[in-house]
Amino acid sequence: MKSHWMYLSVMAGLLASPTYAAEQTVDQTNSRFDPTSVTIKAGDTLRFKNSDAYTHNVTVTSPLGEKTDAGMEKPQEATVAYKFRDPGQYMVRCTIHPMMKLSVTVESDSAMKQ
Ligand SMILES: [Cu+2]
Repeated sequence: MKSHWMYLSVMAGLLASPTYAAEQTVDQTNSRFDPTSVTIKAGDTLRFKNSDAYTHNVTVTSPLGEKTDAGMEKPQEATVAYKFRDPGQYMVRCTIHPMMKLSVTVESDSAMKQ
């Protein structure tokens, strides 16, 4: 019985301070990202959809310059999702259309944990 109450209080604590992880959607339309810049929190996910009639790509460049190919998006097919774990300034591009750029500012979520 004692351990049962301990479990409940732990659960109550978790509910009082939820881990904040959100998901935002970015469209790719007319060969541009819409919007062209977003600000999110570390741990948040961006989901990319393709409203054009041709294939786009999502390639993420980290603040350290590391490139990650998050995937191709054929028209009307599944979206691509990418989780931004670390704070910093990221650049997202479509490798098929080099003029397509999305600026992603990832803020630390430490303020929410305090
Ligand atoms: Cu493209």
